[in-house]
Amino acid sequence: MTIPRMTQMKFNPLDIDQKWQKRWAKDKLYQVLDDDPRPTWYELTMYPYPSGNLHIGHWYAMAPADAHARLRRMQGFNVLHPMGFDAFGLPAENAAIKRGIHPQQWTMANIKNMRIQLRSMGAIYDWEREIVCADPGYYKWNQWFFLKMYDAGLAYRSKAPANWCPSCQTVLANEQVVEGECERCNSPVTKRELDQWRLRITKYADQLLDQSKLEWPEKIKLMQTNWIGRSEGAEVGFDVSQYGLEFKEIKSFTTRIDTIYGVTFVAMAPEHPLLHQLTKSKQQNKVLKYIEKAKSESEIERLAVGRSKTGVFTGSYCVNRVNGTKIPVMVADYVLMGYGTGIVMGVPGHDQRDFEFARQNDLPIKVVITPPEWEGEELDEAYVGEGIQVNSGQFDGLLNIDAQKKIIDFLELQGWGKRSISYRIRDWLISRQRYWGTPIPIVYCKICGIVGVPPSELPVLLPDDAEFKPTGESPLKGIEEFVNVKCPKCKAPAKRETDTMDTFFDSSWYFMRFLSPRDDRYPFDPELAQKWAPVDQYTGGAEHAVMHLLYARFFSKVLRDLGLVKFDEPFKRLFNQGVILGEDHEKMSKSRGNVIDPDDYVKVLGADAVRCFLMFLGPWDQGGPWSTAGINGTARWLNRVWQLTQRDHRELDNVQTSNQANREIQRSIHKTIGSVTEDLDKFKFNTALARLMEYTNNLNQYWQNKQISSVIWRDGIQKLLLLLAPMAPHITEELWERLGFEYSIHNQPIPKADLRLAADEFITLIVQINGKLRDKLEVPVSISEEKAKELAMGSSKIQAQVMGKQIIKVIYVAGKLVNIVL
Ligand code: ANZ
Ligand code: ZN
Repeated sequence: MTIPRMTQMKFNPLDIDQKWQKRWAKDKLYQVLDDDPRPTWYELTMYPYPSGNLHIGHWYAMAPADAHARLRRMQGFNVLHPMGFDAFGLPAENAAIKRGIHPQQWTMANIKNMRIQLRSMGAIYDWEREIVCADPGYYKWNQWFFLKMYDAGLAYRSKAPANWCPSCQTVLANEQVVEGECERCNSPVTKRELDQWRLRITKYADQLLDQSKLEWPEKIKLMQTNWIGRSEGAEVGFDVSQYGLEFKEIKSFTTRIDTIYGVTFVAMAPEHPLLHQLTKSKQQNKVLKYIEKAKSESEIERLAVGRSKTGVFTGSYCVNRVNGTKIPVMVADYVLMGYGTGIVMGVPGHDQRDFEFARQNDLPIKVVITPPEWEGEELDEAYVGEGIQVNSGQFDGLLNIDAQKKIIDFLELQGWGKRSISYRIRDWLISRQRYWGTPIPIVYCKICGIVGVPPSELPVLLPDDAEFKPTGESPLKGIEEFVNVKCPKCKAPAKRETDTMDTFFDSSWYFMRFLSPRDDRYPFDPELAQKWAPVDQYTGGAEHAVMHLLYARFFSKVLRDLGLVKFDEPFKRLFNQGVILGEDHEKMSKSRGNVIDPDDYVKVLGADAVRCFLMFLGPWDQGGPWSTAGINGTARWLNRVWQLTQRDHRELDNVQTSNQANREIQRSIHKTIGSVTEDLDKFKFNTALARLMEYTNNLNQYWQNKQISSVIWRDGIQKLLLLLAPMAPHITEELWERLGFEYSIHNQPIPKADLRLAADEFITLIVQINGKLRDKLEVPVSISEEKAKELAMGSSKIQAQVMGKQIIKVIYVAGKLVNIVL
């Protein structure tokens, strides 16, 4: 893509960028000291995956976040705003396979490049705190946490159907399956029965639903709530004791126990472990075939609305105890193994899926809740609303919502069922059959069983040499020196676990590692955790709503329960930036040819122009399109700032100043301070910059009128630089120096608005008669009560109406209104 013509800068932005980046590094200007007495502020941007190149999306996430962190710094906080790399994961491995380089080499080369690019942004990152998750010094602690969780019963191994991506050749967590497809490669996800490690996030489901401490976007909180998916209902058993099996009943989870008398079939998930025992030999072939077919289909396909509801009879019947009816046991793929009990009580009269299933399989449809004006006719679709119980034995005549409680009480009394809560969320599957991740620190011994690697032997190092080509089994399996170990307990020959961890494990606690990044005694220093954590302000993309952000919350609660921290929410405040689009208003993509490379612009216009334009192009949370005209406009404005601020103020020394002009420019200065600091505080960078642009126009006007004092002019210029400093750190530092102010501008406090100077000179005084608006008057702000009343009474409009009437009283509300009561 050709780079469009860019504005000519009035200064050499490259020189200035480099000059100050070097100077700041040399002076350790942004080094964060733990013993700094100022109050702490921890502001974090989601750390990048080292894909190789810092693209404009990274800049869009990071530059505004840096401006906000800089504001906090100027507001007197000791600000920690660190940066690191989320360095493990599939892309490194896939890229390595394609290019024949080792993932380690590929990743480290990318990091090296991205570090340089990141530095060009001029952010306040303290590079001494950088972390790289693929370093043994980091992933050792992943292993340490894993073992802690294992000891606490929070990490466990189980054989269960797992999401399987046939193309990535690895299992995926539920959260990584998007609309039935692998989040990374979009292949349809299937199921595989595998022994896998899982973390018991479900134990924390209710705690995770408590969002009372979160100042987060409502959208994200809602997504988490839905993802956790809490449903209150009942578990009810259906009798199968007549078959003499080792179980006497099959249990189903329902949220509509009021419909129990309307059950005309029971449907089991194809994966249900009891299905085979209930399948009669005559039906065996059909059932097996059906199970096989269901296996190859994704959950989303199975649940799709409008999809035909297929199923097969198992040959067995069960008894609905409330009314003694004998009903067929079916297998149906719209029933999922992962939800409730994996068995549904089919109520075709009142559930649309069950209705369609019954129609298709010739099962009866029974009404037990009356639709409005129902006269006993057949239904065209399930009636899902409220109504009166019918055909429901002793519960007939009750409103169904009242019957719910009574029926469940009755079932509990009989021992046929009980109240129950189901969650949609599943335990977090963390095993990956891939190379580039943290080895799971477990050994399998024939004598001792599953044995955790002792902490003193951590880290279990990732071996260098492995065959990365995905085969469905971990590449570590083929490395004998790695696999064959002595059991840590009994010293007998044993085998190492060869799966690696989901990289979301790394990012679930990385924010803690920045506090003591090189510590080899702890994952994080407990005292520093007390001082800095949790994160005060987190920023990043909304795409992490139910993965990273939920896992990190889970981790914090686990850390709290392990006694390692006192908080239980990792990120107090969250702000999601929007997406930056191409110049054509479309998503940026190589195939569209609309990708913007920030380096091209930084080289010509300087980092500040890119930073400022990204903040100016729209509200940060909404994103917006890139625009060449737009960045040129921003660059021209920076040129104007460059010239304006360097005008020789001595030109004003001998002018005839006017009090009014001085007063007006001061008002402009302090109004600008007030609104810009308020906007920056709330991430409203675009309006903050718009105010500053308006302000520079004002300054220019007053300069031209030559009626202002040079002292006030210089004050106005100084304030402009200070307010712009968080967004354009390089040129403001340069101008600060040129104007003879003390280094560094970034150590100055942000100006505070003087409300008296910011106040308007005139206000609009409302004049009422008996509470009704009759006139409006422009009066000086400082008007006295006496004078206000006098002016109000003197108005010709008021005079006309008051004439000849008796005035009972005159009420004055300072600065607002005069009300005359007749
Ligand atoms: C009988 C019934 C009658 C139901 C009725 C609904 C309406 P939520 O609200 O999402 O929690 N269900 C239970 N387990 C299932 C599984 N493993 N796979 C598919 N569906 C399952 O949904 C709860 C309802 O989903 C349950 O209530 C059950 O159908 C179905 F008029 O039971 B219901
Ligand atoms: Zn052993």
